[in-house]
Amino acid sequence: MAKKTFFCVDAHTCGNPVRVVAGGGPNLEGANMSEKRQHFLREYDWIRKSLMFEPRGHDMMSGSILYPPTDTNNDVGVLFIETSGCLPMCGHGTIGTVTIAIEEGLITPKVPGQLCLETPAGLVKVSYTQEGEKVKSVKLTNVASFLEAEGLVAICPDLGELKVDVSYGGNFYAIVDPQENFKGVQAYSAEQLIQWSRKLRKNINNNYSFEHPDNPTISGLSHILWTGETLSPDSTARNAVFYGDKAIDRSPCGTGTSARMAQWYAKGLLKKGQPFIHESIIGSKFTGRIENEVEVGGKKGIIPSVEGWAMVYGYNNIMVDDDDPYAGGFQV
Ligand code: PYC
Repeated sequence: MAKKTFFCVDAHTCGNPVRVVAGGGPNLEGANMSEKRQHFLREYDWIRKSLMFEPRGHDMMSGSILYPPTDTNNDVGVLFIETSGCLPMCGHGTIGTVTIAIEEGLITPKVPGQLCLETPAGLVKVSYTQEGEKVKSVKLTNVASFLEAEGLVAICPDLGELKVDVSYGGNFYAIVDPQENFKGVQAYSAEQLIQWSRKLRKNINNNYSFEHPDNPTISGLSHILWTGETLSPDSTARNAVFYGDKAIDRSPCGTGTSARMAQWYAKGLLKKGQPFIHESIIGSKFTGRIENEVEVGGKKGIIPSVEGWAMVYGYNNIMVDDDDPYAGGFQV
């Protein structure tokens, strides 16, 4: 009989969960976080499944494990764990991880108020503000983001033929804007969007392929970003982001916001410096901005920033016991 204990700190970023594994994570080999992610997926994916899926987690669960940085000029390496796998990059995960790490003293920043994070998708710079011990806001400057493909034709059950754009913001997103066969997120339930998303993602991945021009370990369409009418007149846009097999992001999704800003930029709808206030399915907001214009694999892209907040809500000593028939987690 073996029992493994993980010390976790739980938070939510604008409503979406972030569980940071502060103790019990495995040592990983690799020259950078992308290689460490591959090592984790080969040998330790059971930890992700145990901590993210029921009965210790749930359909939306998401989190991270912290590692010493490869380059000592940086502050920390971050491995993202989620029901969907180990994402190359996660925006709400970054905001929650930074909030937990600073408030709980898990990282000592080299420069107060700033952090350099090594993620599997690349370097992510962060600035944060504090009031006393509390982190009030976190702004991440994300990896280069770009519109990969425009107007792809895909088939969705019930809705029929849809035109989607595919954009990269740390993960590949199919963006479904309102059109003849899709009225916008406000017209449907989360349950409907989840059921359609699974099939739409499969249909797109069966007919098209996507690979990051500089990192072949980042490939395939993982997320569907449905768009629609905003709840608040102050917001620029609203989304419902599907991830994993059963989740709609409760936050406005950091990598999704980056991907959508890259889409708007490519279509001339958003310029460098303009605020992009993105609303989630529950109405929580991130503020995005184009910080810089760049070229990625011959395509015009952007360096986006995304700003939001997180609240820490608990400590969680989680045991995974070999005798537990559900040690590896499950999903219904
Ligand atoms: O915030 O980037 C994000 C994210 C990805 C999946 C869920 N949230």
